[in-house]
Amino acid sequence: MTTTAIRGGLVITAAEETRADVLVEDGKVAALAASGSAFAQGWHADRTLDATGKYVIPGGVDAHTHLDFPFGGTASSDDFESGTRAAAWGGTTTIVDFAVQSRGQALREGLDRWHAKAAGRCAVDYAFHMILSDVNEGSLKEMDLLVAEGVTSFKLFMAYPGVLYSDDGQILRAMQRAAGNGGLIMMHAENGIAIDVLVEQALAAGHTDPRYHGEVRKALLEAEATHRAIQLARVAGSPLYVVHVSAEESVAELAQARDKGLPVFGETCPQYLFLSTDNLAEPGFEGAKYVCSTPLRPREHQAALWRGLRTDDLQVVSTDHCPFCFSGQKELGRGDFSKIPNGLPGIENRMDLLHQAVVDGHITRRRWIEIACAAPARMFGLAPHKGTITPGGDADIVIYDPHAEQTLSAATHHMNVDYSAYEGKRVTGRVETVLSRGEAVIEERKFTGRAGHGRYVPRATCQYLT
Ligand code: DUC
Ligand code: ZN
Ligand code: ZN
Ligand code: ZN
Repeated sequence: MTTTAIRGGLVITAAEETRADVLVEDGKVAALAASGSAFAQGWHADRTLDATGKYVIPGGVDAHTHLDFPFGGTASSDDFESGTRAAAWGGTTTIVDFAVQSRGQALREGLDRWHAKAAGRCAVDYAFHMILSDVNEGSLKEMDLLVAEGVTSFKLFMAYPGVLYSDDGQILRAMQRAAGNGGLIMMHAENGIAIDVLVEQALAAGHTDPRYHGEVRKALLEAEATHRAIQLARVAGSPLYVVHVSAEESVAELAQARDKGLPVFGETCPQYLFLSTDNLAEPGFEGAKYVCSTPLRPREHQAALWRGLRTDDLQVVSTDHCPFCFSGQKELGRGDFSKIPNGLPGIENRMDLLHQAVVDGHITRRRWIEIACAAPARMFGLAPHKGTITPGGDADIVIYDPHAEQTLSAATHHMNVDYSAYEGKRVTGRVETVLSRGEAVIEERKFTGRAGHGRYVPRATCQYLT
């Protein structure tokens, strides 16, 4: 195994910023020492990476992706090969994707299917959450087995009646089971029953354009479901992680619960921080590019999301990467917004957009690393190997140029999707080199990795609770 020294950079973790050299050996961080110190000078290294003027940060942990995900009569356009390659380009070295239990299936069947999709194809490391779409005696028992083998989080849907939806009784049972086995319940919190009534009424009134997707999926129905999920979790005595929080009113529900000391956590995504219903209302059918659920909100909601990220009422920013090409996929919903496949691409853009948030003054550099690397790693049982730079931890390291300027565009991105949700957006900062367990997967803006380098990572239980 080769040894690599990364010299002269500003090492940023969630805990501190120091001018330090980093020694990598056998895929692990072997040592950190003050840049130029006699100790660091004395390291033998086969290879030296000069990080002068750059940041040296942990590889990103994207805890919410949907690669090769069947949805809305089609499947997300990035598979595990293209999606994890794009992740590497964007400085993300671990993803947690969602395996799906189909109705009538055992959890095991769904999980095996996802292992088969991913095995041998990933450029960076990967783990799985499990989506429960059929909560019954069998699947409840299986939850214990999955936790024991490293699938320690379970997503439930209060949305999508008839498809992925669980009712309150099923949710309560799953939460009770998680309270007993250490699993973390992740909730898609939207009142899908009420939303479907509004969808039907909108379509009956001839309101078929993409912007109506945002109008029927009301912020109040996200907040109501968030509130209900919190109360059910309290009754069950389980922790709760609310995914893709987009509404100010939902942040308020989470903040109120956290003020009571409840183990309730929240995630938001770059699209809610940088995009809005203005995008959904773009002329013609362009708004379809921005259809995802929870939906984009009016711009006024963004301040509450940024505040929540600063005050730790929201802990994690993941992408919910679920790309569908405009051509042939988003177009399935021409003339009926409810048939537009839900989801946005973003796996490659998250680290850069959140660095832009540092430049814009929304968050500090250390908070950037906390919400994008350290917190998702701890939340989903991947610490201390992932999400930080520490002796003994995996050498998942990004050399980041904080001064490079770039323009986000479908013409230059590596995601397998024919548009960018951030087309033309200028950002300051760019990934230069990415190590995954010590191996360069991106080196000076070239992909040097390979499909199959990425390994499956079994996870511990949530590390926020111990
Ligand atoms: N929301 C999305 O936008 N896509 C996939 C599933 C979901 O809940
Ligand atoms: Zn050597
Ligand atoms: Zn969801
Ligand atoms: Zn999702």
